[in-house]
Amino acid sequence: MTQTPATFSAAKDMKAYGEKDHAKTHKALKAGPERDTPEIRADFDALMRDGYVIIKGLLSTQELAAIKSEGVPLLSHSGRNSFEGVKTQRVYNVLSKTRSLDKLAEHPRVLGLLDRIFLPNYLLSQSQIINIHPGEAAQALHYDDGFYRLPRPRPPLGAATVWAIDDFTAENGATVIVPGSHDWGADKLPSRSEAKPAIMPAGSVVVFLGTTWHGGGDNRSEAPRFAVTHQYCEAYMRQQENYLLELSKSTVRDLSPQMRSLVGYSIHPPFMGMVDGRHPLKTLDDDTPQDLQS
Ligand SMILES: O=C(O)CCC(=O)C(=O)O
Repeated sequence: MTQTPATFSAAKDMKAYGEKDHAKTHKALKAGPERDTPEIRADFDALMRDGYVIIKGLLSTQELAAIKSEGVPLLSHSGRNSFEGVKTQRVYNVLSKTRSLDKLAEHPRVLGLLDRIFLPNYLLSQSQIINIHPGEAAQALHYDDGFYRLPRPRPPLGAATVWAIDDFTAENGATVIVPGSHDWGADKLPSRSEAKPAIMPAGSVVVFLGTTWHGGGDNRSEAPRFAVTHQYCEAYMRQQENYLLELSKSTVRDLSPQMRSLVGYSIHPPFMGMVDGRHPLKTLDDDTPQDLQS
């Protein structure tokens, strides 16, 4: 279609409207300088080149101990199939069970990377504790945003973190990653021999793109491997976990502003995420009888 001055100006108006933050009371959060450092820029270059990056030394011994002491009592049954892992314990809906994993989800070294990958107001997509026991087989290789059924190669619509709460070794089930596979088309599938273990000390995180082939490793050691994963997605994609049903309003009131935004109390301009035509954060001020019960 030929662009007349009128259609050109309508398209410009629509773009300006669509990108504007229309919220008055609850504007989108702005990232601070801790999310734009030389280290983050170097991590981002590695992430875009290899499809993953390992960042070491982000959690202290005390923080690791606190995560274990809150997380271990939440572990119960093993997985229901080989993908979940028949010798693997997974804790779902962790955000309604402990606050000890929030600092991982909103860690500035991770958010600084996501700020560069996604549009503002990106979301958490799912959070889990994954405890792989001795004798567990390797998980099938997969890429995490494959359920967004758009053809590859394409930009990632999601990204994942796996935090080593125990040391990750070649023997104990460290996540395995296929370097460079984020750029592959649908015609190329990985072989096991291409998958490299993300060996890293406790307190480190491996961050990888939603298009990067990876999987949980087999545990040939004598001890379980305890990890925490938080996955993220573009603000306009559906989250895997339905946080808005899982988290009571009283839990959401306890979250930091950043965590509230990540779970979905945020707007993707101009109005994705609205509640009754209003910003979702306004529902936290509502004092209906249902809120008082939660
Ligand atoms: O536990 C891991 O190392 C990765 C697990 C994983 O990729 C998954 O469950 O989708």
